[in-house]
Amino acid sequence: MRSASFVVLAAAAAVSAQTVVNVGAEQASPGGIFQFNPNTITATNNSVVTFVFSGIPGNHSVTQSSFATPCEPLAGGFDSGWIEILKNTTDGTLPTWNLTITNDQTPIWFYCKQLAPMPHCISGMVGVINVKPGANNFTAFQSKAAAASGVGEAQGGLVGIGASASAPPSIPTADVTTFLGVSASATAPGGASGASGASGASGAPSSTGSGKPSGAVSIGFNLNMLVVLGGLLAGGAFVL
Ligand SMILES: [Cu+2]
Repeated sequence: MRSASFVVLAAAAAVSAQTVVNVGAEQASPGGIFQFNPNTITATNNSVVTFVFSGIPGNHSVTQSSFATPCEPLAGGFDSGWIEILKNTTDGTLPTWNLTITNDQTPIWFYCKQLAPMPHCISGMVGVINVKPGANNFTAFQSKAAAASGVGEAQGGLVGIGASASAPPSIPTADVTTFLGVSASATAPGGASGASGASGASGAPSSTGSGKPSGAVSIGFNLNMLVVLGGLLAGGAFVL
């Protein structure tokens, strides 16, 4: 039975040409929290790499960088945005993000841009698609990441260089406590979500860097509100 199942799965994988990469892991996992598994992927043009945000609790991103600067966003690169999961889902459904390979001739380097509780990229959370033989290998990339002085958090887009997504990460209907990503401002339930993420951050286990992105979004929202409110007040005062 097992071998038959395996054959079926292998056949399905061959047909769909899909690779699954787990984003983040649990504390007790081999390799720890800060990893993509696998971290070295081979994928041909038009095939899909599916990133599954499986580290629970966790807050991670899949952000394109370059070999030269592993922990800085690549100009024009793809970026899943932060995806935060504070607790396990009851139905086992996790956020996923599909990246379609558009140029398999050049390595596609990526990292996680989460800073809390420590910079994930510097801690080793990097990966590469279609690495070529030579000096620019994964080990060298990860070593450069470990030596990085900081981690860039600027938000990239869905379309990257050599790989693109057609949609932001999926939001399972149940149980993903907070989702903050590419289109978070449009899809997340705004302040309520940000607030729950922020409150969760204080008591959240070490892998959950919810403070930064949650705060960024909710603060941005609040600042905008304040600016509008301030403008209205100022306008009113001016008229008076
Ligand atoms: Cu991470």
